[in-house]
Amino acid sequence: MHNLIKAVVNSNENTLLREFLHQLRQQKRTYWLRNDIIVFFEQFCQEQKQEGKLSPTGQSTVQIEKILQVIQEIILESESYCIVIRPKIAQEEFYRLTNALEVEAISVQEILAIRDRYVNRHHPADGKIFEIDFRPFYDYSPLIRDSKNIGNGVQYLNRFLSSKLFQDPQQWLSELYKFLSLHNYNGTQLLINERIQNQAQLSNQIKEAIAFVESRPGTEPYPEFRFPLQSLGFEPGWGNTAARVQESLELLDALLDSPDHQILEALLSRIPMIFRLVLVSCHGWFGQEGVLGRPDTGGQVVYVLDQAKSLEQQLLEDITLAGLDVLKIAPQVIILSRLIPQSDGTRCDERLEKVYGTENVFILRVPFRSNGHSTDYWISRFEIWPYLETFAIDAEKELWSVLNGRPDLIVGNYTDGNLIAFLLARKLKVTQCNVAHALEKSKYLFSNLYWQDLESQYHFSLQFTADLIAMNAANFIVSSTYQEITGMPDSVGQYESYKHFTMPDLYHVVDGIELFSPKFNVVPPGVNESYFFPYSNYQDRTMGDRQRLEELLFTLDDPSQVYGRLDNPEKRPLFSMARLDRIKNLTGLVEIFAQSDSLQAQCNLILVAGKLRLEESEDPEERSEIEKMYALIDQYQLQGKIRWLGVRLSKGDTGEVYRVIGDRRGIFVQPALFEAFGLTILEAMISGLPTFATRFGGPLEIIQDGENGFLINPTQTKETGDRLAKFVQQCDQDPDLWSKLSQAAMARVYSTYTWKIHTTKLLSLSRIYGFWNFVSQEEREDMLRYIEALFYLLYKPRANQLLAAQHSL
Ligand code: UDP
Ligand code: LCN
Repeated sequence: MHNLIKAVVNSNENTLLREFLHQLRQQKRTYWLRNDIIVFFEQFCQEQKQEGKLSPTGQSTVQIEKILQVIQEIILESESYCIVIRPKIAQEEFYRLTNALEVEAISVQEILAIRDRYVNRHHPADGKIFEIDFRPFYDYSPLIRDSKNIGNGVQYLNRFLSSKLFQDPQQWLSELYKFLSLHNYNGTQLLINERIQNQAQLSNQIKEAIAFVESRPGTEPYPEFRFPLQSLGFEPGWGNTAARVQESLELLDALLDSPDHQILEALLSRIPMIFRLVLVSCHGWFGQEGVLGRPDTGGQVVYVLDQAKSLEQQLLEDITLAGLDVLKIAPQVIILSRLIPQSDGTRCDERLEKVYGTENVFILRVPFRSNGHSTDYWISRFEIWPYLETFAIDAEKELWSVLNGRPDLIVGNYTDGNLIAFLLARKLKVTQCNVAHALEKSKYLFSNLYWQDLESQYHFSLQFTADLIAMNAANFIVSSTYQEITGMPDSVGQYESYKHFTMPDLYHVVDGIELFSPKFNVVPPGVNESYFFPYSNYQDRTMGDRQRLEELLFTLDDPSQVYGRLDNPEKRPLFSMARLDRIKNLTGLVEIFAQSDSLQAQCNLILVAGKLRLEESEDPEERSEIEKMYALIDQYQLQGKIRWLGVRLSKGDTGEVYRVIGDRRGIFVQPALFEAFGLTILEAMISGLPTFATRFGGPLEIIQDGENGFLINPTQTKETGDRLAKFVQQCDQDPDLWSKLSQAAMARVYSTYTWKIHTTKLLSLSRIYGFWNFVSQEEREDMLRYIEALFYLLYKPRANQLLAAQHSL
């Protein structure tokens, strides 16, 4: 990359570069981000052309444009320019270019100091700032070489560690033997028993056992030959029929004789080692009814509930296949959340709530404690940091009592849940999995650089520290998309944004996360097919609901829950549904609609957005969005063309709402400024709605632009409005177009985004990482000790300070 800059400097483009840098300096702005640099360069070139300084063919900008393709930032210092380049996904480089066009590489430490200088927070005379560096601790595992394979960690890890382990057959056999002897359920031994005392006996006995099951009819149920197999040393867990037991034993036999990573993976995927699962989702209102659409409670609740149900189903299937139903094993899934005594009509004040339609899935709620007392009211996710450690302590006791044992896997959700998962997993010595949903750091521009200014509202110093702790401590991380980890060629990923950053006056992160670690796995969520299904499945729809919701959406005159009366309710609906967060940008969609006469002529805008009135909300962002929405409707005189539903729909109604929009050949628009994943997009697509979704974030991977939906840039109001209007026009002319998009959208979800695909993969990951956690536990101890130091010395004192501040209010 150095060479790329040198190439410009040494080419005949250097005069142009000098002029461009000079012009940048004239703008009285010192911090330039990628998009602004590109836009400014385009303007600059136009001006140069007009002045005849640039050849009209544009040939003379080729070298500079190569740099612009990979540029991230330019920071102007008095005599030089600091340039951040991202030549490849997950790789950043830093350079200083002087006014005289001399170029030199600079270190991470230097660029962080430069950023500090930019905000007047660089104090070298006071000594060096605390540096956080995780790089030395990642020597316990191999690293993926090609960034294309990031997110596919398990295969890589398995292949690498297997080959390492197989090099020492004695150690390999001994580890495998120890691992197999370990498994039991409530004291009942599984897999192998004390008749097999060592690996040598295992090798002998397995041949006999294979010969024995081979002699039985393949379909013979396991209970009929359980006892003879037991006398050979083999307990339940190998299969539910003679054929399946034989298959599993043969896998083990092959592993003992000539180990292979694929056979190891196949065997581990069958081994019954997960019976008790804990999913931590702590900050929001977590419930089955009447909670969605509240601040802090959105897709994560939907995700975790659906995941929990699907996990139970999958575990039940796996247990049956493993032949364990003889032991009457019932898998347990606990969703660990916060108990909120003042629960505002929800069931969030109940300690234990059974999840509908399951055997053994419960929401276990534990209150937040403060100075020994339970807290009463909902606390925003930005304020809960002081409560998490005591929550983890209390939750541990509760979990023991509900599960009657130790969990086999703990999955954290969001920063708070992941921190709790870390504390619990460390204490209980259990495998820890992280799910981010959304990492707040990349949602707010410069959230780290200006953390001190934002601290009183957002407390990012705690959140980002907690993120660093949890993501590094996790045995494995599940992300919904590839770009969540490491972005796209032109944009930084959410996890990648933790690689190096400054928290001025607090710390510098010189290496915050190893993106090439095999701990990362992309496992997208699914959509609940009982609630969300194609509008054309008329036999599964209830006529009464359909009529009721049609009325609510288009005609009901009830100001308590709907704002706006449509002049022409028959027009094609343009539909969106989201919480009224700034980032969800529903007000941006109103602007897109407002600025397109053609769109207004053809469509009505229908919004489902939780609330209508300022007095209903205490959330500052929500209140400001409500105000903005009314202002826009007035400013653009949208009365008669828009309906804004201030309702919180049940899940069943939500599903039917999408279908009612589908009946009218409507369109779904998701206009977020950034969307980590976007469950509403899956819901709309499976219902058969042609969907236009933001290109910023996860939707970029869900939608294949033009094939099964469309990607939009919601900040380009005019362009997006034109695109929507054009599509609607085309659909009017050719009704097959709508149906074609509708079919393609449904097919996309069914092929790629189901909970069955998700949970099968998640459980297989859990077993494989569980195995490697067992084999290589000690190798991570140094990292975990470092993490503990960060927790107790950095996080905890700050959390205590926050608590004191909260009490003094
Ligand atoms: N949702 C809902 N009622 C509302 C708003 C949202 O049921 O008033 C549901 C919606 O169907 C989806 C989830 O909340 O399942 C939102 O998830 P998404 O991933 O789109 O966004 P998040 O809110 O998590 O950022
Ligand atoms: C949080 C978000 O912001 C959404 O983009 C996701 O779809 C949701 O969580 C579920 O993961």
